[in-house]
Amino acid sequence: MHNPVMLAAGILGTTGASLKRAAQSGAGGVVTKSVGSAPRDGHRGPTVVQVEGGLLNAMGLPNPSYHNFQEEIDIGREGGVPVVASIFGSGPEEFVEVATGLDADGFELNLSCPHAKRYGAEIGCEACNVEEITRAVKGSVNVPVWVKLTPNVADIVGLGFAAQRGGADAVVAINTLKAMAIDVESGRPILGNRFGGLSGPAIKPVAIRCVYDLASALDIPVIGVGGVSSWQDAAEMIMAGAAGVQVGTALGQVEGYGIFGSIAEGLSSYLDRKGTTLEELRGMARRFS
Ligand code: RRO
Repeated sequence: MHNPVMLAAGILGTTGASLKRAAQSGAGGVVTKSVGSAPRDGHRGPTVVQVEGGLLNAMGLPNPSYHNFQEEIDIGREGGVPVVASIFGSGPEEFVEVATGLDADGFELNLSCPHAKRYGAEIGCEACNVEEITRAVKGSVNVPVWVKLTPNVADIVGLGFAAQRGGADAVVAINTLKAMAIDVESGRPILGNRFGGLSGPAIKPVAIRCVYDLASALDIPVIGVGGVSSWQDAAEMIMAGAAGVQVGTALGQVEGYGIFGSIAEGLSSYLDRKGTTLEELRGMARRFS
């Protein structure tokens, strides 16, 4: 990648045109919305609500299936940066079916969606599942395989080790935090699914801590995601040990697609000003233990 700032899964990655536009706006790589083996409508609405410090979503893995997605990846590739397909399944066979059915520059295994029955965190909270699924996909494709982890566990590092044992090329931390909002007039949960996943600035300190712990323990790279909306946030992730960062919820804020360029340029001016390199910055916070 020409820079370490990527489009995160789930935001704008449903069409080739939006993947391409993110690439042309300065993203170093782009990740698609998660795709599975069969088309899904997702959860009933409302599926997204704005809350203090971010967004709460329970989209419910809506996707057209891998059978209808290759064209979007191909259009995304016209943007000139790697297109990573986020994929999900209920077990090793389904993950392998989806991965081998797509031609992408890498795969990000969604073992962390916090609100889908039989998928995501429901299986990804067990280290043995993470290891088995990672090994199965890694053995069936010849492009990098990343594993996106859930923070909704007592020990995310245990999951990171499982991904590493399974042969992952990197882990991605973190997916959204399981959360809920209630309308006080009616007493009704706002999301159609009742609970969902919290993203945005509110979760950044949790993501920083997870990246720090994972990068301190693992030998493979850690990609940081969760509440990154400025070059300072990206620098903080990198200082925690991230090899790269992904940006999601911030895209819906003022700047839109311009955010990739401003984070990448802000980071590069910071490095020039400090007379340092990304490599020197990476994991810097660990030196103060
Ligand atoms: O589609 C979703 O509801 C969703 C997914 Br796949 C995910 O990984 N994380 C999230 O917050 N929402």
